Amino acid sequence: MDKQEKFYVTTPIYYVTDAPHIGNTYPTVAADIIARWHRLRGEKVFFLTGTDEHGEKVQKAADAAKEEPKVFVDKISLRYKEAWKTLGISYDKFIRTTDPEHLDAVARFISKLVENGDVYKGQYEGWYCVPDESFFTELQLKDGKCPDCGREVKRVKEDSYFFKLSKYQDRLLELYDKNEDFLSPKLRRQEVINRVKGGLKDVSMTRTTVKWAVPFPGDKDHFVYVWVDALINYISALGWPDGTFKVFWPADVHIVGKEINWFHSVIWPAMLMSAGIELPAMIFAHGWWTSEGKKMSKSLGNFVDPVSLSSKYSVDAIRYFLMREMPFGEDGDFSEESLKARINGELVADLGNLVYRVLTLAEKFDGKFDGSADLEKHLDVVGIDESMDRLDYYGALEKIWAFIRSSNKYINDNKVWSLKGAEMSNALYNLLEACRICSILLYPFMPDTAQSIAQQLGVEMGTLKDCKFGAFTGKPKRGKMLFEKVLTK
Ligand code: ME8
Repeated sequence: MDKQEKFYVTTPIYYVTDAPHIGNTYPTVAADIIARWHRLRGEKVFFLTGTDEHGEKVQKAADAAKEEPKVFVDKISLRYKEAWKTLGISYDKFIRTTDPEHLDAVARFISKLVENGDVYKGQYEGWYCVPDESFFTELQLKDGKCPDCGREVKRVKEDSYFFKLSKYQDRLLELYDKNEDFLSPKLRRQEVINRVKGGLKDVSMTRTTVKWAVPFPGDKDHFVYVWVDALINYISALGWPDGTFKVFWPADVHIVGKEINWFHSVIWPAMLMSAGIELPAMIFAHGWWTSEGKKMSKSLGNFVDPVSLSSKYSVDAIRYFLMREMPFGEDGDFSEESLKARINGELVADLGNLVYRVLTLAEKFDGKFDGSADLEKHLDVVGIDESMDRLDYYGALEKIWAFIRSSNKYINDNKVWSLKGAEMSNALYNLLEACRICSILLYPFMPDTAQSIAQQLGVEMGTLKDCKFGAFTGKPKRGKMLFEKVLTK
């Protein structure tokens, strides 16, 4: 199959310490939207998400719950699946790192690194942050605490196998140089390049004290470091080296949070180079939802539960808000008041109002919807598609909204409600086509809303190639309002 026709997107796999929260909902919704967008383009899409189930942090959470780790991870992993169902996540595969196929792939992958002479035995001595499952040197610590999350670190001294990351410095720099998009978005590029230029240390890839892990092939005293295990999910999920791996690898984009960018932009490509496997095309590191300036997280207790949020607001409104409130890549503060403002302003007053007004007039009009495409000049499908190529959801929504607002303005400027005969036919033709095209463009962001628009217009849901003005062939029948106004403070 032509590489152009396939699209493979992944989310991070989430630690199963507790139920999902708005932080890990964010990359999952983003991946869902881009997967749906590529399906609209007519591409063959594989969208992978899942759970990261080994390591010290998960082991501790299971101990605290007084449960066997496997019983515990089965339960929490299920909560992720349930949450993603509620939020309309259309993944093709949900991988769990406790899946037997994954365990087998990890052992095979590591054996390749060993065969290629990139693994040696030594001793690790340094600091470890359990919540982040990350090693740090003395120099990296900030005031004696984890430089990423600010929490306590512990001293670790144990025998370990190391991966020769240092060997890949030049090849990594060459990769970044030749592939502009590999480190995305642009604002993240230089920080990675500078750090790699500053020199790479070999990384510890096994632990002897953490046994809730994949056994290290060839040495029964060692267990694979959870991050090495986790990264391999992106190929084990495809059945590497056979099966769907042959169709979908390399990944078109790994969506990750900025705090785990290093693992994906540096360690993962070096591991793949060592194993002789093609590299992903893009690592996109998004920003954080904060609350009063602090990263929202389970352990800080300032998170929002997406499932209970969806019992208060529609799933589509939440999905829209997550992508509209800040550009993907930057940080932003999460508040229910901002969510309400977006619902009342953009979803009710702009989109909902447009569809309602157009359908009301169209239902009453007795005649054909026919005319010239006056509104098409406000539609920039190519620009929207280009934004989506860069995972610029924010930019794409701005352009879609410019079109929605132009359509509402057209109603007001032309006093469409007072038109008759051919003038009314022309105006309604334009507005119905505008609504139809919006239903397609909005489908990846708000699937239920988009389907409701298409249904009210009496048309089939189209694909991206239908996003141009043509003949309107639907039979409009107004349905229920797309969004309800919500009370604000
Ligand atoms: O890191 N704002 O799992 P994890 C935005 N298992 N995104 C957030 C967020 C916030 N406040 N909090 C979390 C792991 N995220 C590893 C990944 S991948 C091979 C292994 C998102 O459960 C963000 O995308 O801690 C981050 O990368 C991910 O959740 C981390 O989830």
